Amino acid sequence: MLFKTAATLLAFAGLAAAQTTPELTHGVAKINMNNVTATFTFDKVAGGVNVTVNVASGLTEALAINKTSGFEYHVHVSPVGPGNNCTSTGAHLDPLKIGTATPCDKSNFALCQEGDLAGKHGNLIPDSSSQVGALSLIQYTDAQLTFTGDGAITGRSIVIHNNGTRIACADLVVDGYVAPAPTPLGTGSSTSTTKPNSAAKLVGSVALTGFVALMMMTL
Ligand SMILES: [Cu+2]
Repeated sequence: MLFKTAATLLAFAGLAAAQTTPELTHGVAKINMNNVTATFTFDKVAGGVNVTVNVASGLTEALAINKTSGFEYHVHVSPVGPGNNCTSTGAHLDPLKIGTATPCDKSNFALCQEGDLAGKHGNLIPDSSSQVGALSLIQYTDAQLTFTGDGAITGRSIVIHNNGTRIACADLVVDGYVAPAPTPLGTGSSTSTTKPNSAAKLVGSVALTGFVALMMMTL
């Protein structure tokens, strides 16, 4: 009885932990603006994060300011936010403060900003055979990308540029991640910054404590 109860408690605690802190392993950015439709998929793998870029339309040769270099794309630090304004995504994801003084080198990622996916893996080059501006599927694994920590791609955004100009963007939505609630303008209230999942965690821990107390009484 004692062992069975202990095993039940451990299983319950494990379940509660799994429910409140899911591992972040999968994210998607779906761009659909300015005639550009593209999906960027991110999956955690042993060597980093596997990235799949699927451009369905919009990146035509006619649109490209520089036809040979095509379109750049990056992970930017902030989400797009209301208004679909790509400017609000801020700078490139660059936790190590590499900057752009020294150009990113495909053979030496130490020179590249973490979010500079185009610099590390190549730009999105228009396909002259596609009237709608679709591209062949692009796939690679990037060892610098991560779902957690300072360099997390979680809660960020993807931006596509045309010779520098931001032309399309979307939030990088990671399964299981709940973004902190934005602080309402004009308030400085600390309660307004409480993460939405904190309440769920509290309820979970209260329920677990009650369950343990109940099991102790029956021992
Ligand atoms: Cu960018």
